[in-house]
This record gives sequence, structure tokens and C-alpha cells, in this order.
Amino acid sequence: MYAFIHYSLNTYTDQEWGFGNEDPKLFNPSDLDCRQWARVCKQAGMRGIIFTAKHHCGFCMWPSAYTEYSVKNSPWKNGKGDVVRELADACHEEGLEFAVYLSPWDRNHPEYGRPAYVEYFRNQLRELLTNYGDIFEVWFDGANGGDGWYGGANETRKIDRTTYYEWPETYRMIRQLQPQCLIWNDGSDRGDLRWVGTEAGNVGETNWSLLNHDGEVTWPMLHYGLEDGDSWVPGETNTSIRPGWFYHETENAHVKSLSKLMDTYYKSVGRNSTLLLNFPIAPNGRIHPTDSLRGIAFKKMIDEVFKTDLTKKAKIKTQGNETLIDFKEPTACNRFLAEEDIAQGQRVKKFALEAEVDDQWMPLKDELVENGDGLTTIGHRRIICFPTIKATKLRFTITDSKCAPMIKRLGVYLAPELTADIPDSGEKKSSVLHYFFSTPTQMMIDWDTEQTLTTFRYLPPQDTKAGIVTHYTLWGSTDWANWTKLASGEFSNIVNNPIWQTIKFPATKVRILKFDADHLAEGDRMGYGDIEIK
Ligand code: FUL
Repeated sequence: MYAFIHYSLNTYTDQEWGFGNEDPKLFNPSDLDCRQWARVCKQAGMRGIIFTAKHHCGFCMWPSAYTEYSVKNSPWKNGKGDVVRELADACHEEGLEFAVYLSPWDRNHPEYGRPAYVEYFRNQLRELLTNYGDIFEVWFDGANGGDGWYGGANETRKIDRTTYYEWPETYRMIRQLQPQCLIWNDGSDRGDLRWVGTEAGNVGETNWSLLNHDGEVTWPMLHYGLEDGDSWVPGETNTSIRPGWFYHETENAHVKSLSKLMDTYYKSVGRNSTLLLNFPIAPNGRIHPTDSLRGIAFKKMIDEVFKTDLTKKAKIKTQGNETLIDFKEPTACNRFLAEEDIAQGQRVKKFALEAEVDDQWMPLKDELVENGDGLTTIGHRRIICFPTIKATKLRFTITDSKCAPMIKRLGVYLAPELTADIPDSGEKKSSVLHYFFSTPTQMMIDWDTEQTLTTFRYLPPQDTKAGIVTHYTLWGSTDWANWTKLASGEFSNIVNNPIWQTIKFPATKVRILKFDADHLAEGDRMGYGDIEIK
């Protein structure tokens, strides 16, 4: 497990993404403490930290020599500070590895979209790879091109992500400067690690650590890997401990519960992937106490689940592809773990798991998988969750593999039961509102009387991209005739992370609200999961 840390100028604007014209003077945390971040991550069981040295807004958290848009023009430490340096040092002290996220998309830079920017990007990468000790990974985000400030041009710029960045050249530079450094890239140019196609915190239950070196990478390839791929590109599951990547006060009550985090663990680490768990930094410059306590509880729960390996007291016999685990007496268990020796490659395609309970053999399946039994690939580590049983024996049989399977470790455990997720706080749900669609891309919400409103929240459809509103305009009226524009803009990252979106506007008296979908991710009819208005 590794920690992601998202922190940038937008933390001070409460936007999920900075546009690129936010004032560096906003960056003035009262209590920035990288040692606190490193201690929290260490205690949460993380081996290292990947830090957003530069997010899409282009603001640099280190005093880059190549731009004025950085901490050097902020009031923090009178412009003498360097967050990358402080965090690299703190990681070193805590025995954590250190890595950087450098957004290729830069909404601030005037040359973005032209060759000069690519040189600028490489210069920045060189600074990061030469001045801050060992960097274990570089993370090149997949969001690329779109609207931005671009030095005042304030326009939309499109790039061809397969050619624009000239990645092979950049990769050569990385290999030369930091030969051990892993390259994360989300598909276009093959890096060393791949995105798993979602930010929700799960990879496919079938998960091959392979992709083809050349050619297009489709969504199923990201999520499940490619059985006959020719290159080793394991999946890294990235998700946030909160709904968003950056800190928002409104999400303080929505930090993921322990049971949700354990579910994420089983669906990432338990499915042959690493887990990259994000901790956002609050405006005071620290990880919020709710997040740090939850992160530490997460680590304690993992330790608790895997404390006692029940196979240690069992008699184990392997014959051919079948392993019998004989507990000799009824033994309560609910987790099964298997690991392949991946130095020899990934070989197992399918296996079976059976338990002997009250003298009867019964098949087991992964209860976290909806379709099928989930007993397919193993790889570095596979954890199968099943309801608690009292088994006298377990039988693990590899039923299909590419060649002779090489199993390195087996384990059986009894995980404590966790209470269900704490439900979201009781805000108003759409069921109490009266709304209708006046056109396929326009939603009307009306009340009988005037209301003073300040906030509109939109939950996009959850299982499809069709109908997700990416750009909107919100209008208010008291008489159906005169409309006041309350807000308009873009829901950043809503397609990859379809969570609640909040639009705030100055307190306004309205009777009717009109929500225009100016652009949809897919399809031509707007969709929604829920609406809240306050
Ligand atoms: C996404 C970005 O757009 C988000 O802001 C975040 O950085 C996440 C890790 O990747 O693609």
C-alpha cells in the first residue's frame, strides 16, 4: 500500500481542479506539517507517498526555476518554502519511499499544446528527479487538454495524447536519471504500471499483470489486464479516502468507513494489485484528524485480520495441483489467501476452493464478486472472502494454468465482522422536491413558495457515463419569466469519479430552479442519481 497526497492551490478555492489563474498569494497554510503527513501515512501502513508536486492548475509546490507560478510567489515562508523538499525529508526520516505526481496537463502555462511546453515539462521533471533524492515512481495523470487559463488566452486546447508529449524521449530521461523509478502512465504510452480504469478502488477479480507493449489499451485491458500480453504492466488501484481527491470541508462527514476501506483492500491488494490511497491536505496544511484516525484504524484492522494464519496449525498436503489443508477439528474461517511466485511470471488461470463442513464438501466462492465464483487469476496476492464457516478441511485445486503453477504462499484467516457503512448525513433528498425535464437537457425544479437557496448538489448516474452532466448552467426565477444566472461551469473529473458535485451561489430567493446540461459525457439525455438543494 502506498499513499497519495493531493494538495495544491485549489485547496484554498474549494474547487476540485484549479483553472490555472488562481492567485499564488492564496497559498498560506497556517500549520503546514509534512512530518504529520508522513507519520500518519506510516501509521496507516503505507510504504511510501506519491505527492502532487504539480496538479492540472500548474501551480508548483516546489520553487521551480522554470515558472513564477509556484510556492516562491506565495506568502508561505515568505516565498522561501519548498513543500516537495519538506515532504522528501519527512519521508526519509520516517523510512518511507517518496514519489511525485507531475500533471502533464497544465492549465496555467501559455505554451500548453505547443512543443515549447513539452520542453518545460521535461525541465520540471528533471528538477524533481535530480534534487530530491530517490524517487520511486512518477505519476503522469491521464487528464490532458481542455479549457484553461493558458497565460491569459483563456481557451480550450486539445492535444493528441499519443504523440504530443513524446513520451519515449521523456522515459529515456527518467531511466537515465533514476533507473529504479517506476513510470505510471494510464495507457497511451506503456509505462511500468497501469491505471485500473476506475477511481472507485477496485480492479477486476481476474487481473493479469500483462498488457501488450504496442497498440491501443481498451477499458477491459486496464481493468482485467491481458492474459496473453507481452509486457509486464501490473495494475495500481488508486482511490481517495474521501469522495474527492482534494480536501473539501463539506466532505468531512463522508470519509470512507472502515468497512468500505477493507472492501477496497480486498478488491485491490486482494486482487493482485497495489493500493494507492489518497489523503487530501486541509487548508491548514495538515491531514484532517478524521482521515488520519480512519487511516490508522484501517491498518490496525488489516493487522487484525491477518494476525493468525490458521494453516500454521493444520496439516498441509500437496499432490499435483491439489492442496489439502486439514485442520483436524472444526475451525472458523472466512478468508483464503494465495500467492504466486511472480518472479516466475503469472500462471494460474482458474482454481477451485472447497470446504468440508459437518462431513460434507461444499464449494466456496468470493462473496465480493457479483458474477461467477471469482476464482480466476492469483498473481502476487489473491484474497477470497467468504462467509464464516466451521471447516475441518479446505481443498485448493488449480484447475487451469498457463504452465506449471508456482504457489509461494497459502493462508487461511478469520476476519472480525464489521458493522455496515455509516450512512451519509441526512441532507434533503430529491424525493421531497418537485422536478421535471422541460427538454432532454434541462431540468426544472419548482416550489410552491419562494425559498432562499445557496447550494445545488448533483449526483450523476452511477453505473453509466450516458447522461453525466459535465458542464452546466444554473438559473433561478420567482415568476417563470425572468431568470437570473446563479452559476455555470464544469464538474471536474466527474466521469472518472462520479461523486456528489456541489454548486454554491450567493443566497438568492427563488421559486423555480433551471438546471441546464450544457454538455454531457455521453448520450443526449441528461441523467442523475440524486439532487439536493439547500
Ligand atoms: C485524475 C485527476 O484528474 C484527479 O484530479 C486526480 O489527480 C486523480 C488521481 O487522477 O485523473
